[in-house]
Formats: sequence, C-alpha cells, structure tokens
Amino acid sequence: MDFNYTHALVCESIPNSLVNGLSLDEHEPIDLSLAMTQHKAYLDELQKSGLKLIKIQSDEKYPDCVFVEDTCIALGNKVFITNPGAESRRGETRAVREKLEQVSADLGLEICAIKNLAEAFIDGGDCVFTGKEFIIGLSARTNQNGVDEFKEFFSEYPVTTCQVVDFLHLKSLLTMLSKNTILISTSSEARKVMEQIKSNSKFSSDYKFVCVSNNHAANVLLFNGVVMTCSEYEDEYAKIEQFNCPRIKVENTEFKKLDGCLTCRCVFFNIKIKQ
Ligand code: CIR
Repeated sequence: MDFNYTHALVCESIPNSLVNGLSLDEHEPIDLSLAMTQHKAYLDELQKSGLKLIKIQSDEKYPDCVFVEDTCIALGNKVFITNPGAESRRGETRAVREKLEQVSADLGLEICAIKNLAEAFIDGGDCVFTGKEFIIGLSARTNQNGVDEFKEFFSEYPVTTCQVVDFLHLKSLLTMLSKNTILISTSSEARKVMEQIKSNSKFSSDYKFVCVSNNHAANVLLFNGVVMTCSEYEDEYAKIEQFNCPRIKVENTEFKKLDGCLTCRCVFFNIKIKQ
C-alpha cells in the first residue's frame, strides 16, 4: 500500500447551513465565503494530484455534509457505508450511497452498509488505515457494534481498537505521515491512544512515530506522493526534519471551527477497473 489513489469522494460545494454545523466548543462565526474559498482550494489540490473527483451535492438539510469522511470507509474497490454517531448526520449517508451505486457500474465497487442502524455506529474519522491494518477509535461517535460490522466486511485486515476520550475522532490525534510513519500529537489524549494501540498484541510494532504538540496538526492528508498540511500549524511542521513527500499547504480555519480536520472532506479510493 503506497497511499496512491485514483478517485476521491467529495462534496462539490458547502451548504449555507454549514454555519450551524456541530461543534464541541464555542467558536467564532463561520465565514461562509472564506469556507467556500478554502474548500475550492482543497478540491483543486486533490485534482492537481491526478485524482478524479466523485462529487455529491451539498444538502442544506445536513450542515455537516461537507465532512464526507464520516459517511463511508473505502479500501481498494470495497466501500463500507457508515452510520454516523451524530444523529443529525445519519441522513448524509443516503446521498453518498446513491452516488457510489451510480458510479459503481463503471468502477466496479463492492458496497456494503451497516445493517444494525439502531445500535451500530461508526464515523470514518475514527478509522485509520496504516497500509496493512486498521486502527479504530471507540469514541462518542463510534461504538463496538459499529466496529464489529466493519470487521466483518474488511475481514482480511487486522483491526486494533482504542478509546478516544475528550476528543472528537481518532484521526484528529493521529494520521499517516508516510508509509510506516505515524504522525501523532503529544497531548495526553493522544498518549493514551498510543499506549493502548502499542499494547495490543495484534498491532504491528514496526512504525516510526513522529510527534507534533498540537492535536489538529497531527491530521495530515497523505496521497499521490504529497502530504497536505494546514498552513495554520506551520511552526509544528518546521520541526519535522524530513518529510518523505513534497508538502502542499492549505488553509482550514473555517472547518476547524466545527472540529473539521484536513482528512474530513474527502474519501480516497484506489480503484482497479475490472476489464
Ligand atoms: C461533526 O462534529 O461531525 C462535524 N462538525 C465535524 C466532522 C469532522 N469529521 C472528521 O473529523 N472526520
């Protein structure tokens, strides 16, 4: 697994209702026009790397619909439609599923969705694929029933779970920086996560850990030979001596007000078209 991808699922635009998106903390009002500019710049960078965008329309009924990462988890041609932990977000999966079913004839996707909608919850933001295994955060949004259904579908890969406390998602604390390198925050929440995953006998021990001191800075997007980072945390990245890939810097200020990190606004696919 080399973190190269062919397609990215994204929301084409942002709804005006984004200003009412979920947030753990009080925040300054969202500047919608700036959010649109930041989202467009983000989509442009994805396209420049050669990704074909699979676009869903924004929907005013779902203020958080731009954060598509939480609605499905993809690996190869397989895609698992989640059941987001936040009630106000559950309906977002319908448009995603319809879109994926529509493109599936050309792309040959194997689509599966959570069955126990009343009791099984999982957000894509809690699910990190390291290239050989999954780490999944049990959080306010993701529970064991959700993980159990996920494991059934992706049964070919080991899954290590950890508790994510006092933080929205696992991916807000750690992401892949390069093959075999995990970028993780030094915060107490992240340290608790690291202790749990390292003590799990199923978890492979051959990763290098690179640390940043800000939780949000630990969320970077690795794809097609580049690492996308937030310009807001430049001081943090300056401390990392070597990035294995060229770096793209984008602004994420408006989405961060709603706890949205860089990974949240896309889902990558590495699709092998069946002949
Ligand atoms: C939420 O609370 O659900 C949204 N405001 C932010 C979701 C961020 N998603 C992610 O980190 N995967």
